[in-house]
Amino acid sequence: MIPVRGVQGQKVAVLGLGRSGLATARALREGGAEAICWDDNPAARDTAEGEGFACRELTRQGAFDDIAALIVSPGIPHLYPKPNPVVRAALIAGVPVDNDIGLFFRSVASGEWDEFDTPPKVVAITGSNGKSTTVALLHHILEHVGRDSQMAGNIGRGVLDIDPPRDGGVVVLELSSYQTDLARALTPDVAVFTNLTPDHLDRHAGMGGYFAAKRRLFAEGGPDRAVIGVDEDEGLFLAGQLSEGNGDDRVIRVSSGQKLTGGAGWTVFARKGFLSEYRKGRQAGSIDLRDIPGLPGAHNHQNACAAYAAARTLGLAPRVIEAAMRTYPGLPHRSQRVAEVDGVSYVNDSKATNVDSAVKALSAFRKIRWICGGLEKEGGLEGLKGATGEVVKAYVIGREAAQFAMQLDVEAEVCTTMAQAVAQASAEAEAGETVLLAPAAASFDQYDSFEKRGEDFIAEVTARLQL
Ligand code: UMA
Ligand code: ADP
Repeated sequence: MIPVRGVQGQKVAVLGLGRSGLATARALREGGAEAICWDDNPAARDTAEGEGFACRELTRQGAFDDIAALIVSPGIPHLYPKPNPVVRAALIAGVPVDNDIGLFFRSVASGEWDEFDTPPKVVAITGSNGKSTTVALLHHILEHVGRDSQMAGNIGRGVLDIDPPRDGGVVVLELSSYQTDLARALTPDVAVFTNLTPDHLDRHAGMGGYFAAKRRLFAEGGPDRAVIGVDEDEGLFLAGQLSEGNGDDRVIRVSSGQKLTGGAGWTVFARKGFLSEYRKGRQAGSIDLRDIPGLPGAHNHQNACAAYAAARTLGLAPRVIEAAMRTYPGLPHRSQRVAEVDGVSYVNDSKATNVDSAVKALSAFRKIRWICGGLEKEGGLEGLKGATGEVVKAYVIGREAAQFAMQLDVEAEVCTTMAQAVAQASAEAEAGETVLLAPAAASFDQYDSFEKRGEDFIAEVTARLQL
């Protein structure tokens, strides 16, 4: 745990008692503060009270009179579509509103670091898609070379929950737009921007607000190095804004598809399955990514470029990074190969919760029996048009499966349940085909999370194929 600094003797309110909220309450206590907690769910309050934390209804008159700050969990809106009433009450009372990320950055460096040979580094990774893969891949590379690495943040572990980093240690953080939008301190050593496509637009009042939230990671603290995906206009703009000129190697430009060999700066790009690194006009490294099993498809090659670039900023050599990538096991629910039976592959990409990520998953495989559907995101399914060239047939799940199926430009069968979809797809699949779960939708109409949806897919495949 990272004890929160500068809060000794204070009362600090914590709103939301999930993974980030509980870790925050514990870290505040460790730092000498009293955490005053609230969660709208009574069961979550019971858990906190079970750990000895006081709970207080924070919307009642005077609730903030003795409170020094309010720490808000990322899933709770602080501004759009409208502020949670507790956040509004804190703002009216003039109480600073922050989150665990802000507390982390102001608390992580300790006096002990002066004694270290190599001060720890924090790498923070944001973007619309590929964050978790990039985080996990970088963490894997660091562990492979024997560096002390910990990963946390949006990948599933509250940032204050990690152990204080050791001499030479690296903390690899995945940060969502919810997190970067609110944090009052954002000072990573290395900041990474993977890409930008529409997501979470309701929480940011549109695309401009969404980009502005991500951009704070680069604008607030000024990282020593910035790794920026430049395949969208926003990334291109951000890279331009951060660098003094195209020879400025504080910014590493990354692309999946474009050959970035011009200029005197630092670039990493993947084309036709080959990763190349150029620095000061010279090629500095190359990797054949095509047969790396944990990283199939152009989208994973983009993630490989981002992780490679971040690893290079930490002083790792190209050959060492390549060797580590070859043993990257992949993350569950992202291009996860579940089984291969009678020449048919079964792939779980349940994390493809938006249109862009599903398009990328569809481009990574051939001859696809596509299981899709769920809770449609704002922006509709227009982006799927033209991306279904390799789809033999779609098998649509979700409460609104019929409505979803009608919008697809391929033959689609309304299956509604995962059991039905897996049964149909596996019965019809022929050798050489891939049964791919890539929903292009959130899971909440039928599941608690994308993880549960992916686990259901695996369970159905396992049962049907009697694995
Ligand atoms: N709650 C209220 N009132 C509300 C809404 C929620 O009291 O109006 C309470 C809930 O009852 C619950 C708690 O708040 O007890 C949940 O808080 P949370 O949704 O912020 O969840 P955490 O468990 O703290 O998880 C959060 C991130 N969740 C979200 O951003 C929604 C996790 O990212 C992250 O891994 C974790 O902190 C640790 O840092 C998940 C996520 O879905 C994976 N992220 C989104 C995404 O990737 O698309 C951004
Ligand atoms: P995030 O943490 O940003 O949601 P993940 O690495 O968990 O990203 O991948 C989520 C989904 O997005 C994957 O299941 C895959 O379909 C897709 N994906 C992964 N990397 C990329 C990328 N670089 N660009 C677009 N889509 C991607």
